[in-house]
Amino acid sequence: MAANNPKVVFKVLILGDAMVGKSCVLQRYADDRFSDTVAPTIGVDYRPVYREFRSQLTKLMIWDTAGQEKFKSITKSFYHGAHGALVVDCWKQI
Ligand SMILES: Nc1nc2c(ncn2[C@@H]2O[C@H](COP(=O)(O)OP(=O)(O)OP(=O)(O)O)[C@@H](O)[C@H]2O)c(=O)[nH]1
Ligand SMILES: [Mg+2]
Repeated sequence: MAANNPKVVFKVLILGDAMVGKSCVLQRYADDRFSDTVAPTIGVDYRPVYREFRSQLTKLMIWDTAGQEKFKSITKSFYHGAHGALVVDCWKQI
């Protein structure tokens, strides 16, 4: 797919606590791949993903944020201008 002329561009955030699987969700969506050796995200990772929606080439600018508390001020600075966010949580036995 030609990645150089998207008709629509969206900024999307992936948010959630540390270790809930945010980076793995992105890896699965972008590459259809799973790895159990993903390192914790430091600050934010950026990944452009191209998809066709309703016959229009669309660029998703996906920002995968770190869940660790110490990166909160960095990750919050990336919220501005976002069109959407995916909040990831995982089931934990209590
Ligand atoms: N078994 C299993 N392990 C998973 C799944 N998703 C993520 N993991 C594991 O959970 C751990 C954390 O996954 P990450 O995707 O790095 O979590 P994260 O939310 O991005 O973590 P931070 O970047 O630190 O905020 C890794 O060891 C993954 O391999 C899943 O669906 N099944
Ligand atoms: Mg991560």
